[in-house]
Amino acid sequence: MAKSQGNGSGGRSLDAVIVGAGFAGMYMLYQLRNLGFSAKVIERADGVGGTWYWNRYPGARCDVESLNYSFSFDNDLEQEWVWSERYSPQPEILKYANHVADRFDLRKDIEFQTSVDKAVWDDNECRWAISTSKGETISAQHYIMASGCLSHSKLPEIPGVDSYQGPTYHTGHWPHEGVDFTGMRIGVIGTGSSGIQSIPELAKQAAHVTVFQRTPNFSMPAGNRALEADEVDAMKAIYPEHRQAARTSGFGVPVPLPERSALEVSEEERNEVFQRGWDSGNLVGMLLGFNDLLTSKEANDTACEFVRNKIRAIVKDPQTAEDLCPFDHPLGTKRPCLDSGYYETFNRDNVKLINLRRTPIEEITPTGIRTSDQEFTFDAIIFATGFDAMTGALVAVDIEGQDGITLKNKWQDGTRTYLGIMVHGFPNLFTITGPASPSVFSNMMISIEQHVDWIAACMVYLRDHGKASIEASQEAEDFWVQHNTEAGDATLYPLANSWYMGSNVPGKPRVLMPYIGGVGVYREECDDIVANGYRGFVMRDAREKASV
Ligand code: NA7
Repeated sequence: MAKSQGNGSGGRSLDAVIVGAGFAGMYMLYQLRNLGFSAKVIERADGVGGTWYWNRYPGARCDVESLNYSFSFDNDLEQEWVWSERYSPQPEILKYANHVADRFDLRKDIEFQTSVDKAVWDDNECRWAISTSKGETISAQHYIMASGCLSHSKLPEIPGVDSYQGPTYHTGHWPHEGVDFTGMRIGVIGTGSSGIQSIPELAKQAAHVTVFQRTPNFSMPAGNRALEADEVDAMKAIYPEHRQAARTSGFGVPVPLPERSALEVSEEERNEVFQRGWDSGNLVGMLLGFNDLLTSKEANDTACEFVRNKIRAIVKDPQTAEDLCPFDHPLGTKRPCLDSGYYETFNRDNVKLINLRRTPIEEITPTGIRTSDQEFTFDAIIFATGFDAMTGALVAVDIEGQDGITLKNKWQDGTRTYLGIMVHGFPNLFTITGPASPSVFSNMMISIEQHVDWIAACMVYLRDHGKASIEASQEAEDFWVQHNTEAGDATLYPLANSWYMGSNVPGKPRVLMPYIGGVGVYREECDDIVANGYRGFVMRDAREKASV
C-alpha cells in the first residue's frame, strides 16, 4: 500500500483520491481509512454536505423521510442523532453532514476549496495522475468520483440570460447568508422540485412572484410535521431490520408492493387507493397504489387524472388550474415532487403563473423577462432550472483513460458503464451512484452505502491479491448498457422529456440514465458478480504493469 508520500514529481502518492465531500465522499473516506488505505477527499466548497451545502434556497427539504435518509453504517450515530421533522429541512441535513464529519474526524483528510481539473490514467504505472486547482498533481492508484448526481447546476438556454442587470440566484447555488426578498417583485423560472419547494416560501416574503412554467409537474402534499419522540424511538428499536429491508427493497425504502392492476378495480376503489397515496405524503405513495402505474399508460392515465382533479379543486382560478395540470408525461416519469402548499400558493394575490407553452420567453432583458406577449420588470430573477444530472459533474472534470479517450468522448452518444460503478477503458475509476445504477431512483443513502461498501471491498481484494488494476470488460459493459436500456424500455420513463433521460440539456443523448431494476435486485447482481470472481472485470497483477 502506498502511504502519502512524494511521487517523484513533487506531488503526493496516495491509494485513493475521492472527489466530493457529500455523503458519498465522506463515507468512502471513512471506509478507506478504517481499512488502512491512504485517501484524501478533494472538495470545491469550504464545507461538507455536497448538494446540501449548495442547495440552500428557501423551503429546501429532502423528500425521503429523515428516518430513512440517514446513514446506517454506525449504530451509535443512528441511535444518537435526533431528526426533528418527518422531512428534514436543508439546514438540519447540513448539520447532520457536519456532525458526521466531526464525529469521525473526517475533515483532516478533506481538502476544501480545491477542485480536480484533470485526471489522466497511466497505463504503464497503473495509476491516476490527478491535477488540482491548487497546482498539485497527485498520483493515486484509485480515483473515486463521489461528485453527486444532482450537483452540476445549469442555467436556462435563453437569449440575454447574462444581460439582466439585477441580482440573479440559482436554487442550486444559493447565497449562504440567505436573501431578503421583502418588497421585491421577483420572477422564478422553473417548476421542478426546487421551484415547487421554494415558490410557496418566496411568495410569503416577496411583494410579487411571477412563475414561468414550461412544463407543469405532478406534486403531492408532503404532509411534513414534527416527529414525535415515541415514533422516533419505535424506529430506533427496529433500525437493523428496517435498514435491511431497505437494502432489499425496490426504491431503498421498505414499502409493501401492490399486487393489483389499476385497471382491475372499480373507479371508486381506484380513487380510494389514490386518495390514500395522496394523503400518505410519500413520494411514491400514489405510484405504489397499483402494480402497473409505471408500466401501463392506460393505468397511469387514471392516476394522472386523479392528481389533475386535485389541482383543479385546490386552485381557484380555472385557467391557472388548467395551466398547472400536467398532460405531457405519465405520473412518475419526471421526478414527482412533494410540496408544502404549492398549488395553494397560486390562490394568493401576489402570485401569477405564466404558461410558457402558450407565451414562451423570448429573452431576458436588462430589467426582466420578455415573453411573446408581455414584458416583465423584476427586482430579482431566480433560476430553478435544475442540473446536468447524473453525468454533468463526471464529465466536467477532464478524465482521460486508456489511449487518451476522455469520459466525455466515450459518453458522447450515451452513458456506458458496468453497474454504474466502472467504465471500460478507465481502470481503477469508480463512480459512486453512477449512471446505470439505481442512484436517483432510490433513497440515495442506501445506494451510496452499497456502492461505497462494494468499492471498499474491491480495493481490499485487489490489495490482498496483489492486483494493480481492475477494469470493466467491453462485453460486461455492453451487457449492462443493454440490460439498463431494456429495464427502462419496459417502463413508461422513456415517454417523458426528463432529466432522467438527459432531455433537459440540449444535445445530451436521450437515454434513461438511472437503473430501474430496483435496489434489492441490483444489490444481488453486484454481490453475485463478486461471488463469481468479479465476473465481467479484468484485473492486472502488479507485476504485469507494462513498465515492469
Ligand atoms: P428540475 O427538476 O430539472 O427542474 C428544472 C425546471 O426548470 C423545470 O421545470 C424545467 O422545465 C425548467 N427549465 C429549465 N430550462 C428552462 C428554460 N429554458 N425555460 C423555462 N423553464 C426551464 O430541477 P430541480 O432543481 O427543480 O430539481 C432537481 C432534482 O433535485 C429533483 O428532481 C429532486 O430529485 C431533487 P422543463 O420541465 O424542462 O420543461
